[in-house]
Amino acid sequence: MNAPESEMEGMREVLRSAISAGDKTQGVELAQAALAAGASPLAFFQGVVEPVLNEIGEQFARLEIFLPELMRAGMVVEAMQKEVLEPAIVAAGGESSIAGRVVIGTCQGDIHDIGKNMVALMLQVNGFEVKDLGTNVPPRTFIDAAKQENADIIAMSSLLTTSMPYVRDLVELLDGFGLAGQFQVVAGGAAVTRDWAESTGVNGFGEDAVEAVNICRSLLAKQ
Ligand code: B12
Repeated sequence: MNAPESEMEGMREVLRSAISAGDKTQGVELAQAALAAGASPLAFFQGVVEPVLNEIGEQFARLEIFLPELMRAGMVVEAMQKEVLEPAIVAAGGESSIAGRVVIGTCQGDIHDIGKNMVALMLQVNGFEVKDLGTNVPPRTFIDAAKQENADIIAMSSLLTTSMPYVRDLVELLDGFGLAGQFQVVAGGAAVTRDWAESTGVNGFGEDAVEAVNICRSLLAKQ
């Protein structure tokens, strides 16, 4: 986002206060005002929303805040995504030709979906056909859906260390079913690091929604 750092910090402060009050309207109005002032929805998401969610995650880990605060953060940001950011990204349009087919979901045992939804939307506006399986998706369900949708890519999001092992399980299952190579597997989400992803045998990792699109594109270009 091109706005000066002081303005960005001002917006982050408004979002912190909206979250702390559980005020969805304040969050939605903040996003609307930022876009009206010329910010791109993705830049606003990356420059304002993600850093505040990361801060909240760190405070939660230090036991400075508790589950209700985490839930308010999820609720306020979901409203901003659904009511302002997602429609703005869709309205900005994108590719019309089909770049490839992706099935995406959050791993088993994990209900975090803010980042997964952003990745799904960015893939969609960049020409991918996306089947979103939602959250808490077992490896077998990813594979069945990928077969059914004739997908090129299986994209797995993991925010919890307890849901990460399902990425490895999926890679092993594909191998066991003789399907390795038929589907490219990409992983991401706050719990997943590049090194860990590589160690599982997945084909790609994405740090954020932009890298997710780039890795999916480059995997398909190699095919
Ligand atoms: C908001 C939040 C919640 C909300 C989620 C609401 C929702 N609709 O998603 C709620 C309240 C439900 C929640 C619940 C819990 N949470 Co929580 N939560 C968070 C928080 C603060 C933000 C998550 C978020 O949306 N981040 C912003 C998004 C944009 O980031 P992201 O998901 O990483 O996505 C980006 C990239 O990673 C990438 N990406 C994402 N997916 C994919 C997929 C692919 C294929 C690719 C390529 C890229 C990619 O692109 C995205 C966009 O840039 C995080 C802290 C954090 N740092 O993430 C904790 C955090 C994830 N939660 C945590 C915990 C512990 C929990 C609970 C267990 C708490 C509890 N005691 O009940 C429960 C778990 C419930 C469950 N079974 O899943 C821990 C996890 C610790 C761990 N290492 O396992 C964290 C890290 C907080 C912490 N520091 O302790 N949480």
